[in-house]
Amino acid sequence: MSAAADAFIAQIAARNPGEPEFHQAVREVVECVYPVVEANPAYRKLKILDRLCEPERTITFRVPWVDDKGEVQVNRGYRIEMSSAIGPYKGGLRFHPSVYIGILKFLAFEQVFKNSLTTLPMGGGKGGSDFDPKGKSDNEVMKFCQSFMSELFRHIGANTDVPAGDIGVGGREIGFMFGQYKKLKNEFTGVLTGKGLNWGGSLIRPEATGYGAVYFAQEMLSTRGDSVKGKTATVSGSGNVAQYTVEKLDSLGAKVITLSDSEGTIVDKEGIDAAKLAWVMDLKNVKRGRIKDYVEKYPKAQFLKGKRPWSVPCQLAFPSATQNEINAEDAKALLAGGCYCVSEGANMPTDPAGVDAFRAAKILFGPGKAANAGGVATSGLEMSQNAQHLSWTREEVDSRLHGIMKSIHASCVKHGQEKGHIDYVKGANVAGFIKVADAMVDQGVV
Ligand code: NDP
Ligand code: 2IT
Repeated sequence: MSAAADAFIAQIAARNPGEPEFHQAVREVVECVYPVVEANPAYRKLKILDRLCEPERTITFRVPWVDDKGEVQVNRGYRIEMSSAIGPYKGGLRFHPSVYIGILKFLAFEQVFKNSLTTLPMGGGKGGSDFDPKGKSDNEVMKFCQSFMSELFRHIGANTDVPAGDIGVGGREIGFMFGQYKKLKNEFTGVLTGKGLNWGGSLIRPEATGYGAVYFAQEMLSTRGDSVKGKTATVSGSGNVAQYTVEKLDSLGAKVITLSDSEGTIVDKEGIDAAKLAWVMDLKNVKRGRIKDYVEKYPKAQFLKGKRPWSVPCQLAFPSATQNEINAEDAKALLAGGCYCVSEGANMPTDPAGVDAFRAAKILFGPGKAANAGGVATSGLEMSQNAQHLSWTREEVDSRLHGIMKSIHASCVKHGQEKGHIDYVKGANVAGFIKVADAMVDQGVV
C-alpha cells in the first residue's frame, strides 16, 4: 500500500478514536480503491474518500421504556446516515448489547458500497441500539420498539431513509416499529423493509440474504467449472441468514454439517436436512431457544461448547453470525481442512489477518459486501413493489435476486482480475466505489 494511503487511514483513525471496527472497514476499502483515487484527479480534488468516511448525519437518542416489572429501562438508539449519493439511505437496524457507534459506522460504511453493487438506487445507512432482545417478553420488545420509533420516525421516510432488520431485528421487531411509525405519521408507506407479507412485505425477503450468499458461491464455483452439489459446507450462526443459507444449500445437494450461536457449535455429520432445519427454525424463531438444544433432539450430533465451526473440515464455508468471527488461526484451520470457497453471509466476519490468509491461498473468497448483498437488494425490490402498490410472485422476486447476484459477481470479476485469479475483495470494493464516487462528482460538494 502507498504511503499516502497509509497516511489517509491514520488520519481517519485519529479522527474517529475508539472505533476499531470502523477503522478496519475503512482500511480494507481504502487499500483497494486508493490506486483508483490517485489515478483520477476529480476524485482527489473533490476529496471523495474524505467525504465518504464522514457520515452525512449521525443521530443518537435516548430510548426509555418500562419493563414487565414496572421498572424504567434506558437504552441508546442510533441511526448513521452515511451516504445518499445514489439513493435514499438504506440499511438495517441491529439490536445487540455490543452495539455502539463504531460498529454502526463500520456497518453503514460497508452498506454504501454493498448497495452500490446491487445495481439498485440505494444510499447507505445503519442504525440500532444496545438493547438486548434475548430473554425479553414480546410485550417488552414491543415497548422498546415503540419508544425507539418515537424518536427515529422524524428522521426516516420512504424517500429519505428506509431501515430494515439485522442482528436481533426480524419480522416481530419490524412489525412493532412499523405500527408505531404509522400511528405517529398517519401514513402507510414503505418506510421499513422486511415487512409482513400481508402489510407490504415482499416474498423472498426473509430468504434473500442466505439464498444470495449461496447464489454468489455458485457463481464463484462456476468460474472453476465447479458447483455446490455434493460438497460439505459449514455455516455459522443460526439466525435469519444462517437458516436460509442451509435451506438453499440443502436444496442444491450440498451437505451442511454445522450451525452455531454465541455459546458454541453443533456438528451433525449426517447433514442438516429440510426436516432438521424446520425443527431449528421453530426452535430459534418461535421458541427463541439455543442451538445446543439440537443435540438433545438429534443425539448423533455433537455440541462444541464455546467453539466456532471453523475447525470442522469442509469444502465450502458460510460465516453467517457476526463480525470478526474468523481470525488468522480459524482461516488456517479452514484451509487445512480443505475449504476452498468462503461466501460471507455476515458483515466483515473475517478479520484482516484471516482475509490475508484467504487471499494468499487464492481460494474463492466472496466478501460480505458482495456475497450478502442479496438481502438489501431484495429490500430494494420490496421498495419497488411498495412504490408500485403491487406485489410480485415468489418466482419473480427470486429470479430478480438471482440475476442481481450474478451481476454483482460479474462486477467483481471485471474489477478484480489478477494474474490467473479473481480477487473478489478488490473487485467488490472498486466496483462499489466507482459508482458512488462518480455520483458525488456529478452532484458537487455537498
Ligand atoms: P440474527 O439475529 O437472525 O442471527 C444472528 C446469529 O448470529 C445468531 O445465531 C447469534 O447467536 C449469532 N451471533 C450474533 N452475535 C454473535 C457474537 N457476538 N458471537 C457469536 N455469535 C453471534 O441475525 P442475522 O442472521 O440477520 O445476521 C447475521 C449476520 O448477517 C450479521 O453479520 C448481519 O449484519 C448480516 N447480514 C444480515 C442481513 C439480513 O438481511 N438479515 C443482510 C446482510 C447481512 P446468539 O443468539 O447467541 O447471539
Ligand atoms: O447488512 C445488511 O445488508 C442488512 N442488514 C440488510 C439491510 C436492508 O436494508 O435490507
